[in-house]
Amino acid sequence: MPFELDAEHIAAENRKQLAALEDDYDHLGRQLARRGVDIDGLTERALGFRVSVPSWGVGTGGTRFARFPGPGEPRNVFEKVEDCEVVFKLTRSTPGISLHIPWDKPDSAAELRSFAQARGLYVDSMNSNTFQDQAGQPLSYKFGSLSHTDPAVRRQAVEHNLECLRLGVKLGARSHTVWIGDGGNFPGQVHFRKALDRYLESMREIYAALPDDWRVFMEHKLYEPAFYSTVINDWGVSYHCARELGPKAFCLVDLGHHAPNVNIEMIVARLIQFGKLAGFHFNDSKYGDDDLDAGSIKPFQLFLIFNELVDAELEGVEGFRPAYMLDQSHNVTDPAESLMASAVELLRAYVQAHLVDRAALRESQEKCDALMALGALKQAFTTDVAPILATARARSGGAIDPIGTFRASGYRKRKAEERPARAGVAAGIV
Ligand code: LRH
Ligand code: MN
Repeated sequence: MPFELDAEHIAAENRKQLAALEDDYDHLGRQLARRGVDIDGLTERALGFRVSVPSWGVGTGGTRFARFPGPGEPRNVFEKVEDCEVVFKLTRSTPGISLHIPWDKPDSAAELRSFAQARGLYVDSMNSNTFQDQAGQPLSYKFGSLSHTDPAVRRQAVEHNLECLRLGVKLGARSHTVWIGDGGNFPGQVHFRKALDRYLESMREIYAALPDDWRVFMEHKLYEPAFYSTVINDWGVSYHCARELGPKAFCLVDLGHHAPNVNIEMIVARLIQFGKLAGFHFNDSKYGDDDLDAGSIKPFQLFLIFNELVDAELEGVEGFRPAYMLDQSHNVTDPAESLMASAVELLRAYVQAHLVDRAALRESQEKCDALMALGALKQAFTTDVAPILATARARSGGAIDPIGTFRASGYRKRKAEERPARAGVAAGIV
């Protein structure tokens, strides 16, 4: 039987830390009470927070230069689900898995669905892949896919997306994410307007095939793999397409897909206001689409994004139903540990955003008191909510210290014994 990290191990590790946590929790509770905030109310909100993990995030990622696989890498979609289960067991906030096709294409959808369900997991969003050529694929995506000049290539790309929808229905998914790398490397290579028309023509076919209760998420990206022009390059063109396609089409914000210093929290506010926010691929970056751990480089930006999301949540904005997903590439860390750390950082930003004194903020905004408005945000961002996060995990059967408990379990070492590496099998983005 494959090694499993069991509840008894988590409980044993928690017992060592519970007294200190309760002391910290009570102290924070008194601090927040002085601010008129009920700590247990916040902990309840934390218990309800959910973010999905990417199947491609449990394997070691790489760059065009190299990939340095770690021990005990998952070698197929079932082993990826096993590792997603460990992340969920320890954080209790990640029951959903985003799948990527064909990387995760199962022989039996029913077998994969019940394997995940037996572990308390469900398939969140399906992701198509027309940015790589598969062995035996008749036509190449070298010069594009859904916007390719050749109708036969567009046909092939549309058919792949339709196959993802059919598989997703069998797996119980409710959304389909479309990111294409289509674009050009040189001026003149691509006709900007005609390429977009071709993309929309293809997307209309995919949209028409969407099951009634499904949504399609379009993911914009400034550049890479194309280095001069990208067909779906920013939120504006994505928003235009979502409007053109219809009420089931939305705009997905991958944090790494913007030029440096772009005000992403403002893009989020716009997409919320326009009723077209699909959700997120959370990660972090210093320069390009670095796919680093969420909150690891710009934690204040992550907080400001959740400040917009919580403001809309509390206001009850109509149709506000964002899908929270991680999309990262773990090149130098244990992938499971990075996913747990990132899930914790998202929950931290969410709980801190619920700590913002919105009445004081609104008053300062009305009075054009810039410093006090910033102060209201900074007070929340500088509040150490770690006791709330750990308490929420412990109360839902998770680990007070997910990474410490993971390391103490010897899970990775056991998986290295169970999963001898197979040449050419890579579970992460390369
Ligand atoms: C493109 C992207 C997209 C995925 C891929 C793995 O950069 O963010 O979401 O399909 O990474
Ligand atoms: Mn992404």
